Amino acid sequence: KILVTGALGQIGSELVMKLREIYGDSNVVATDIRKLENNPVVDSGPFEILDVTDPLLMADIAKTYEVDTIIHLAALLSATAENKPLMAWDLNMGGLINALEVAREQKCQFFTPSSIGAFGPTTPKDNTPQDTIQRPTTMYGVNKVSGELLCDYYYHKFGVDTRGVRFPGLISYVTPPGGGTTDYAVEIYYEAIKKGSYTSYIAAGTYMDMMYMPDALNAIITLMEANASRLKHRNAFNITAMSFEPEEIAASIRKHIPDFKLDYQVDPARQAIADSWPNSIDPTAAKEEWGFHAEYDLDKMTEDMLKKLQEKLTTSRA
Ligand code: VAH
Repeated sequence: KILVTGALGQIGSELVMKLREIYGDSNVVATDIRKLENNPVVDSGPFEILDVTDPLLMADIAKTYEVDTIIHLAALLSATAENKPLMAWDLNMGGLINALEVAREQKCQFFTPSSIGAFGPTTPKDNTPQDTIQRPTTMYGVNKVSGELLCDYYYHKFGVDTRGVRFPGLISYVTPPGGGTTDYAVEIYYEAIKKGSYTSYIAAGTYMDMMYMPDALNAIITLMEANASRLKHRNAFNITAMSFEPEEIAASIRKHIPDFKLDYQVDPARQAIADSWPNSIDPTAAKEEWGFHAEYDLDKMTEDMLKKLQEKLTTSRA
């Protein structure tokens, strides 16, 4: 059985549905700090309310359901973490060590994501290597580097089968992200359909790695099912599908909405975070060690995002 924390978040809300499709509804226990009514994740299989800073409750849920895999997604993202650094430390690090302890005590396989946010201004910015300098200047980045090291520690010290990837910005139409820096690349699609225009808080020319959610979900499942003997790395595989700046995603949208307009109102706080991150990262290790590959490039993602959002926004208005 698989325990997912943060199951109602941007990744969790789609990953739980895909895991239930593959492994069976009753074999995926979704948890989040709050319950939502009429929600597919809550209604299609086991759901428990869990605050990951409560170690006893997490251990109890894992024991009750005889969990053998933990996918720990509950966290504050970069922009929110920068606004509330101490709360971010408590939740991101407190939640992680609680989840790792449950995995150690109950012998579970373990996944938690790192991020391109684990790199900082002194990291090589183009084609960032798998193994390189990591001196992030954000609380989120400090949490992600610490998390990578903590997961490696639990593997080397206690033999916990910990695995993880450094996610780029994730783009999806099911559940909007909350409090991220890359969220502009999600908002732009919603606004393109609703208003035919978007005001970006990230400046033109700011390159960041991105990935469409279907590729992110496949990466988690492929890594978790990979033969452990192939893995030279464990908790922080660079993965990416594309790297673009706001003008490029706008050009892709204009192939479907010709008079889409993009203008800018740069948010200094989130621009500073974006400027400290790489322009593009090198996913070679993930490709070599467990066959990572991405199906969606920018134009293929744009086509799918606009089609699915059109359906979602019209039915919700109906
Ligand atoms: C964020 N979407 O913006 C997350 C992610 C690489 C970006 O970590 O914080």
